[in-house]
Amino acid sequence: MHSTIALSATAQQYLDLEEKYGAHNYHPLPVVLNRGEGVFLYDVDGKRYYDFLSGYSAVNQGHCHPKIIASLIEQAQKLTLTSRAFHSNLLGEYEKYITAYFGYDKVLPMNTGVEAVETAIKLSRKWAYQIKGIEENKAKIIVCEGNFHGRTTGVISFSNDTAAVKNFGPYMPGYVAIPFNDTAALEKSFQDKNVAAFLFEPIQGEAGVVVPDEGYYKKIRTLCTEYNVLMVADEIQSGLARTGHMLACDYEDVRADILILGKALSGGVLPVSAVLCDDEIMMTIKPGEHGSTYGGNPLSCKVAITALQVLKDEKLTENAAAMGELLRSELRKLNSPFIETVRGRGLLNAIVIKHTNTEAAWDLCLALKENGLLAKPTHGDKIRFAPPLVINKEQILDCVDIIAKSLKTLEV
Ligand code: IF1
Repeated sequence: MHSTIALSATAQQYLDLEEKYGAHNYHPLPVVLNRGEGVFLYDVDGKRYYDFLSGYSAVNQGHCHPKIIASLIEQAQKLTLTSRAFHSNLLGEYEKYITAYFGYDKVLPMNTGVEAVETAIKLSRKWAYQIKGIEENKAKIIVCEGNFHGRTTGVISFSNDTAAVKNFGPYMPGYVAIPFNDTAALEKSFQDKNVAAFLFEPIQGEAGVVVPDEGYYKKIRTLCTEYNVLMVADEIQSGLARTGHMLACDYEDVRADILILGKALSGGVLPVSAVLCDDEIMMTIKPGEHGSTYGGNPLSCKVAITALQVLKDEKLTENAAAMGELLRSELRKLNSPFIETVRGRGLLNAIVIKHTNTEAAWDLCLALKENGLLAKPTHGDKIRFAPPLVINKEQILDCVDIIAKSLKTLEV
């Protein structure tokens, strides 16, 4: 069992409420937050923490960014939802803005990340039947082992994470998993004429921030073009300046055929996701064939425009690149016997813990919390270090001190 720590009576009350009335589908760190500002979170006892998770990369622009919140409030007082049965004054403006920003003909707006993944899958299949000429219901989509693309019954059908999949069947057919970072396996999978698309995360997040070899994206692009297969990049977590590039695929100057965005598209304010592609693919979908009540609502459109503007105005790609370099080099300099690996790109990083105690990563996160930094372990031994991209040099060095001090508690 995980070790615990003493909580204030106030904090305990909130935990008790969740325990009694909420589903037990998470195992959160025992901290109760009620305020956020920039790189900081505050708990109900007024204690301040550096946020090293950033809502799983949804809060790239920092908590409660004043410009994003101003847009939210201004628009919320005018118009929030029309449904797509009618037009709004903001949908077209947003569509023009985001397509120019990323260089695609068109966008299809959705809400959560997994909805955008589902949308990309539907677009890939439509294109396969109507343009590529695959026989109906025969289209296959190639995915990677260790993937995480969300939690719908469709998307878990191609996950190999037992906890996410078991007892939720029957599963949807039509997916083939190959190892991540394996271009030979990719080319082999493309020998099947019914392959419509290759769906992948440029950096595997849930798997523990797995960065592929140099040249992987370029090779995917070449193979997809050669075999007439759609390159579908899930940049929900890796995109929007997180890795020190606007998109993780920009690292190799590669453009995917279908680009999936979410999370930081609203700066952590609302669920806003999007699928971008050119007309050859997007125009295969006709009225009545796909949509969502909230997708493309004026409030989301306004917030997303501002969230994207902030990334550029505040040069967050450049800052993520520089601060990421600094963080990784300072962590390596610690030379801790308990850190097996430091890896990542930009501010999407993880450390792998090496310790005789299998609970060491969890215990380290408790120590980090005590010392004023919030991070969460995954797969037992990995801890993601992904602060908001507005973090500065002084703050990074302060965080490294906190990490060094916390690592010492693992000595026995
Ligand atoms: C949870 C992980 C991160 C994603 C990629 C699609 C989605 C996600 C690449 C779906 C979502 C989240 C979901 C969150 C935990 C988190 C996560 F550890 F599970 F894998 F970030 F690393 N594609 N990732 O990373 O987006 O529908 O949730 O908006 O608790 O499930 P969503």
